[in-house]
Amino acid sequence: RLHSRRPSALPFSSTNLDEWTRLARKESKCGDENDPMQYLTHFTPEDLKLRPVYHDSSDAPELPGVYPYKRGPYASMYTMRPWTIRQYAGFSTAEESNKFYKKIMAAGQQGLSVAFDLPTHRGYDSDSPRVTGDVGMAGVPIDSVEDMKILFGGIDLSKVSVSMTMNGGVLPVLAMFIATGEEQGCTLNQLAGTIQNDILKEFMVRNTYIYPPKSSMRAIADIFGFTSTHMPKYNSISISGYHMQEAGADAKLELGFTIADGIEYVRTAEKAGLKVDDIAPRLSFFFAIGTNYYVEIAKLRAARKLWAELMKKNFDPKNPKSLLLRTHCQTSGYSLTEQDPYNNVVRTAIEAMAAVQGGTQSLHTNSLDEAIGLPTEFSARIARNTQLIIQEETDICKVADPWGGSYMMEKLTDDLYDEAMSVINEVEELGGMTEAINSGMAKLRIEESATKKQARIDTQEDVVVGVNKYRLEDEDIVDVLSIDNEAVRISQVDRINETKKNRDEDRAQAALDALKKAGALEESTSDGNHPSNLLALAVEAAKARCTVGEISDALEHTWGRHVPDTSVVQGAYAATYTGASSKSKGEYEKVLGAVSEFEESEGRRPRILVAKMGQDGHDRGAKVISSGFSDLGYDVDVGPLFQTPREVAQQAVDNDVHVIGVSSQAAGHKSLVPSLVNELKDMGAEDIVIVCGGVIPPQDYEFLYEAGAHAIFGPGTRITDAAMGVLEKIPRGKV
Ligand code: 3CP
Repeated sequence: RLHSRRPSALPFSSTNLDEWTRLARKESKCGDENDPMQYLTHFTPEDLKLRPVYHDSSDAPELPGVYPYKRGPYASMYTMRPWTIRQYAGFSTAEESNKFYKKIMAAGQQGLSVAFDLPTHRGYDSDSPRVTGDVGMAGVPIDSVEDMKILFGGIDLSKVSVSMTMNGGVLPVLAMFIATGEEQGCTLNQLAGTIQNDILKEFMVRNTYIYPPKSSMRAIADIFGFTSTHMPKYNSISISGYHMQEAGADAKLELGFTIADGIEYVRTAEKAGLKVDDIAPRLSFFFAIGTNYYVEIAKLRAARKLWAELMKKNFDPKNPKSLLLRTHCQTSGYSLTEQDPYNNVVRTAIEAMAAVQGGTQSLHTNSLDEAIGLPTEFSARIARNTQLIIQEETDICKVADPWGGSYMMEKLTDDLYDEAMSVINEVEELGGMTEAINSGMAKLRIEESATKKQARIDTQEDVVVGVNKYRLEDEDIVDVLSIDNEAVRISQVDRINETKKNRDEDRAQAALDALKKAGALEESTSDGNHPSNLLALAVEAAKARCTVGEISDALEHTWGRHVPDTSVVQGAYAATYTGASSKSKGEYEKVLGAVSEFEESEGRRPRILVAKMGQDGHDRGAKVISSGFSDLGYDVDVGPLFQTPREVAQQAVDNDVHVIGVSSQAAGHKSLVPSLVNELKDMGAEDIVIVCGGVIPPQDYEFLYEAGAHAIFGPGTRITDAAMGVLEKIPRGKV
């Protein structure tokens, strides 16, 4: 019979297949008498069989759950347990976010993922004057354990796994989560979830660090030590390529740098006296999935193989779990468009399919309105349902690694593996990832890649439907969530005051002193039972009702705050125009001409300060604008991150710029832009033109124009158009 010639019906004696059978039996609990290949087979309505995995007839077929895990970390993959639907959410207040979490869990979400606001990320309390525009905007503010207890009120932390995206402020925030769990009555070994805790990529791209690299790495080793000793179900890190892709990295850079980061963390743990098998099984990963469909699937397959092989070769672990790359994925925020935003539902669904066919363990699907503002309940529902439909309506979960054995996919996986390996080798030659970051190499390579990508879009080499092709004449306004940030701030400040008033002040001060002393120690305290382990001390401080700001300050006392370099990539934008169509070239040259005409008439080139205000560290847009404008002949000053409006105004006046370009990605523009206008007025510099760009809902345009903005460039604006638009706004005759 024809079907008897199918591969799975052939008599295998391979060790790989035996290993797969053993594991799949264990995972499916089907019993020794059953063959899991049969047991896990699904029958379609046509009575066709879908087997849990297909493989070739060689002696050692590649299989999921079997080294080097290219085809998946678990043998039975989604046939036994689909990936976790884990939507990243948090906004306004702990009360509002808690209500939202309960609602989404009831509607099918399977694990929680907390988004914190930027002040919490950067270790500031909501009453700090540096954060007025940011409280509660891009996530939930947590000032003390009292907020954390409200956030998880009525949610049993011994049952629900919780992921927290926290890096700079990781010690106080993780400590508050642990204290909340314990005050709810959970034991530490019941707490399940993941802390992002990946500081290396913060220095490279995401920018929510607090301390300099060396001290930050020490905190990570202490967290590894504490969680591996006391919290066996807790993933101590989420090694993230996601933000690299968001910042412009292509797949080979994202993959290479992420794996190299992972290696660096294992080395850090070993140097701090921890054993590879104690920590490696709880390392986890996080990748972005864009619209580059085949490449994204290949990336996850190559990632697992690279990790398993490099771990084995470099650290020789004995526990096979130390070799497994388990990953969360998020669909690409960068691929979302402000224009014709319902197209984003389709983009996200395609990206979700790539994540799933690549074998992700957990997934966030973006909401359609995220290029415009914060997601509404409606858009969050569609995003979640995208995953529910894939899991429950289709038979996609019935077969592991369906692309395995495809000529194209296997070749692409091998090619990407090789490309990423050469990035890793380059990093190794520099002395590892910390050195690659210190040298500026990693950041620069990503910025170069981002600028090239923008130029490919501007020249239509890459198509974005509804943006650089098929653009609508009229766009409908889409609803976005609006947050009354001032009200949130006031209520947070009240709660901080209340918490401080009610606490045992001596206990709080003693806990902070102990942290200060431990921070100043030279020797390692990574042992989970060491009395100076930083996380253990932070938990005590959290229980004593110390705030995020106080705990961060106790460490900042000896560690200081990290100040980043600013630099502009030169020539990458211009280079893409060499081979562009004559139309694109013509537009490029027109801007160059207009800029030199400006220079002739005004005696100097147009000068722009690209500014980032508040605690928003997303700087892809600012960097790409800076490089592009610089190639187009502007004098570009790149302001430091995290400035107050006053600091930006001062720099603009000192540098005598014509224009300030405000780049806003984190919803703080409605308070920050009016403050900037006032500061400029105070300094007698109201002639400086203000233009805005980034994630700004069209609903806010009128408000910003009335406040004093001269132009707003939304996502999808070509750099040549922005450069021309800005030039037209500069009044002539300024000396
Ligand atoms: C899984 N299990 C199985 C099977 N599959 N058992 C039997 N058969 C199977 N086929 C078991 C596992 O062994 C595990 O148990 C349990 O089921 C859960 O599986 P998991 O794979 O560990 O899945 P999960 O708990 O969801 O954890 C997924 C990872 C975790 C490992 C990726 O780190 C995670 O959830 N990460 C999420 C990170 C996140 O949400 N980040 C948000 C970033 P045991 O545990 O007992 O082994 S948002 C950033 C947004 C941008 C920004 O930063 O601004």
